[in-house]
Amino acid sequence: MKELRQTWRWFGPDDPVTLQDIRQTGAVGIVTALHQVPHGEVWTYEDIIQRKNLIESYGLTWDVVESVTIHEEIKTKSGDYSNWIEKYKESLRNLAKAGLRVITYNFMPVNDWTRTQLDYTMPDGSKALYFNWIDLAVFDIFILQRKNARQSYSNEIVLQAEIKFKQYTQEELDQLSGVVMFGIPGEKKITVESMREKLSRYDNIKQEDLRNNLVYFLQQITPLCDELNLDLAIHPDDPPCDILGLPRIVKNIEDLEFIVNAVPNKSNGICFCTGSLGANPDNNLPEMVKKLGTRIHFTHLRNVKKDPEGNFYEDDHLGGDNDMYAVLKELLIIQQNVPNQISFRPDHGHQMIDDLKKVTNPGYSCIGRLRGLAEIRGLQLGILRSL
Ligand code: DNO
Repeated sequence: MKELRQTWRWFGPDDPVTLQDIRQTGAVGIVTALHQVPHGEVWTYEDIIQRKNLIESYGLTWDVVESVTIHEEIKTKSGDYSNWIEKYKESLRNLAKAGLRVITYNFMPVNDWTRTQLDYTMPDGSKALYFNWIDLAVFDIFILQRKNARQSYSNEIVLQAEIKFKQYTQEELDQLSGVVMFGIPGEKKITVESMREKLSRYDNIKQEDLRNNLVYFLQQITPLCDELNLDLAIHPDDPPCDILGLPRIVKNIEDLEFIVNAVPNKSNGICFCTGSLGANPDNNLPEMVKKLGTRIHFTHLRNVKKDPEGNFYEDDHLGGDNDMYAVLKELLIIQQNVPNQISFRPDHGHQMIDDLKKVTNPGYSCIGRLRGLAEIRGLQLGILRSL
């Protein structure tokens, strides 16, 4: 039976959860990136090897790179995009030379994952990440003041957003902006003005165009990845739907099958994120895993609880709407049948117990994730025994 590899996302030396802490969680692999490198710039071999050595000095291994970010000009296929692709290839060569094998990225325009609240209180007092359409509309219509923003929402949501906007204090509105534009810890924060400017670059880019740009990008890099033995893993859109008037192209099985079929190279694969994909009620996760099979190169494991309006909070890893037993069973069947390891990364956790008294990266505090990791690991071991 193949060894189970639990991995842990670490944001680098400034992460309040240290490598020494991670050793005690049961995780054996690290998922990280050189977050200090500006988006699009080359990751040098020296920087990569230095980070790798640091991780290994704690008895851990750097299993997955998450993420080598795609420059916006590649996504929009404009400006200096050819040069950014060359730089991307250079980073891939350096990563392969240093012995890295799995590379995660996403093709979400402008923003990475988007939430409207980072401290939604659960009945047990722990805090969860939350996405609410009315709050997104408050941000979009009244703070960002995006042209035609109202057309992106139902009349009911617009009405509710108007009411909520009047009730919010300036401080609450600032907080909402900060949350929507939160981004990745350790990376440059953006302002409302720069977001407006970045969004405007997508004015004439429809879903079809964005898809074509992704396919073009993959055609440029996958032959190199095949040769270097790198596995690419595209992360789904989070949430898996169009937001802020932006097209999104990694939301469901049709999108994922399109991506793997359009570029059949073996390196072209998926990061199966149960939390992102699980926020779309039409996504049947175990069925999706069966269909994607060995194109799954990496997994993020977490759960969500949705309401009928499409809002959702991140639930306990084994709570919520996703049938984690059924998804994990399908994933473990694949994992037993592929030559390479598939890393499992218990994703986001609640802020709980001592986490609540510390400054932590929302979703990435230690104890909440430790609970998730322990529960998932136990469930996986049980499934493996019964396979
Ligand atoms: C959120 C994460 C994402 C993910 C990137 C991958 O917590 O899952 O930020 O790392 O989208 O490129």
